[in-house]
Amino acid sequence: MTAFLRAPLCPAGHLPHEGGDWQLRGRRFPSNVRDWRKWKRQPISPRVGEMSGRTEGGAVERALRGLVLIPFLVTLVLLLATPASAAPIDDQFRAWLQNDLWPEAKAKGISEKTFDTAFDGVKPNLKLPDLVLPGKKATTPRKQHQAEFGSPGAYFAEKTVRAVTSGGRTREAANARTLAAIEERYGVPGEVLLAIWGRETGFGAAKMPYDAFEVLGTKAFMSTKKAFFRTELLAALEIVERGLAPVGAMKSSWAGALGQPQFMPTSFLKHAVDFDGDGRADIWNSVPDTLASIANYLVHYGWVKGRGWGFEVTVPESVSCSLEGPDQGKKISEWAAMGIKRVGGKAFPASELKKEGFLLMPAGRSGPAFIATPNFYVLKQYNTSDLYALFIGHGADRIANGDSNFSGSWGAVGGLHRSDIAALQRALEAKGYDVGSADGLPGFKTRRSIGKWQAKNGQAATCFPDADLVAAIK
Ligand SMILES: [Ca+2]
Repeated sequence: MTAFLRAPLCPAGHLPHEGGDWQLRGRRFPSNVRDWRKWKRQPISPRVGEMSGRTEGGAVERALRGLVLIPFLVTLVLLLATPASAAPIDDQFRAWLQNDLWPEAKAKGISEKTFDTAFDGVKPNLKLPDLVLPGKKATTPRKQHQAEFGSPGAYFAEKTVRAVTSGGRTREAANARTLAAIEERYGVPGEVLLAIWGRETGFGAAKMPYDAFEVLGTKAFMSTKKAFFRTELLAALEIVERGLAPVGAMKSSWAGALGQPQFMPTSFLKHAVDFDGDGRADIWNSVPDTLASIANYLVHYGWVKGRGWGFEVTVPESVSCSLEGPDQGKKISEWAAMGIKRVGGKAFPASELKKEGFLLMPAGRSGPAFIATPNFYVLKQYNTSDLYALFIGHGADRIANGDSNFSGSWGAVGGLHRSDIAALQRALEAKGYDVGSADGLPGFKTRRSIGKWQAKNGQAATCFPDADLVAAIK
């Protein structure tokens, strides 16, 4: 559990990821070697950078070994960023606050007192990822280009899952009445809420090291997603202005996500609820408010009461892995008629047979397969990753039913560089296949397009990238 508590925070689902349903590994690593070493020690670094699902440290170590240029690059970055140019950046930031942000904030009803208090002593934090120095163009960081995407199986490292499931069961017992009341009102099972809470912040134990105004201010001033963070920054000011939280409580993750459920400020304004009845939605200190806010978020995105997230299945060779995806749903009875069976000899519940399900194969033929319900895609609204949503669903099942792993095993796939995957994606696009976007992350559109290409070219469809495919599809 100690290991888990040291896990970096996961910006909750509301942050758009370029990666579609994959998390970008390597994209959010701290920008200097000292922090990288610290990062390497993080035992749960499931996916991409800061997101849930960062895979275990091994890949990071490999990346470090591979990047012999790093000390040089870091020196270069430091020369560029400090201290000679730091003062001008601080000045530019102050000028931007005053001349650019303040007029908009004022127009939105933010008082001068709130504005000044929020930014008192705040300077841009040049160590945050994805920054673009004023006057410079955004470039793909070298480390991102070289980053490996990990084996999907590494996302489900047993100690990571168990930290959530054992902690979840403990808290399920301790909060039984609260969870029952939340389920009664919102229709979301308590185990799902517990899995998210555990995954996001180790049940609230993870430290929130940043000042939200520093993070959001820096990113709204100088990052690759300025417009997105400007909206979030204005929402953070609104939280303070409306007295929903004092400035001093606005601690966040490196991405600006707040509190135990890791809500971005706009999500807080839309979805946070007061469930313990003290008149205030307190996602920092109140467990009932935290859990109910997560439930409210999921309901907003369409959680279907009475359905689970999905079922692990076996998929016969006669069913193509290219049938995967949320836009290729069929009645579960139809999937069953095609030969898809639940693992462990269980039948699909009768109540599910007439309802829609979706084939999900996160590692193509090289891993477990699932029939997902629409609720799986609601979980992806919390964090845009198939692996994240699967982690939550699987974790919830294990909190409810005991720790047993997937029946299918994850193959030793992965290990390509993102630049290789992106090249593969561009080549598929040039041949008319839909890969979502050529971002170097094999989401479901990429996976099934690979399967279609393989079938068309007389190969067995694996629906997952490998080195041979990268060489073959050019
Ligand atoms: Ca409350």
